[in-house]
Amino acid sequence: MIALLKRAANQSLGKPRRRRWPALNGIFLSAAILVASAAHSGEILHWQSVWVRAMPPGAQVTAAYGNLMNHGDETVQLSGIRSSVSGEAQMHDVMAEGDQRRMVQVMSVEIEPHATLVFEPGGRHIMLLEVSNPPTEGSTVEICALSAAGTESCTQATVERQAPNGHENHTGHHH
Ligand SMILES: [Cu+2]
Repeated sequence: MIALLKRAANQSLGKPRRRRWPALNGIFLSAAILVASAAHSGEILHWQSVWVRAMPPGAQVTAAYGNLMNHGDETVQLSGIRSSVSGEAQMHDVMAEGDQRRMVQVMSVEIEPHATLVFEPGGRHIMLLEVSNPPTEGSTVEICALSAAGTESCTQATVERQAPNGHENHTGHHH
């Protein structure tokens, strides 16, 4: 009986880890575990003013924007994003190359204590890929931030054609 329970516990520990970090090698994985034990208690990410760009018919890719605040006292390693409508979500930055600008995928971002990570049109943004069922304007999409420590912070983003009014207004926020 005890052996059975042990086996069950090992399985439930092992499976999600493989699913969550499929691309990481041993070095990254041990670093992530270190962060988990060191920073877990102080970690609080909070989304604000998140919206998803409405998609033209036939499109499978769109972008999401908004602010992600670290209300904790420790740096948070943001390791990924997921959404309820896309097969994949990536963090992109825009780099200048001469007079050209191009998008570069960012695999992880550090958010310092009490700092805000901004995703905005023309700058760092969230790319939603493999959207097989484009959400209609006015509907909501769940956007989640995944930390290297294994926590998930989610919000409901509205689908808009352009940046909503009051986008820069921070007064509605209480924490
Ligand atoms: Cu992009």
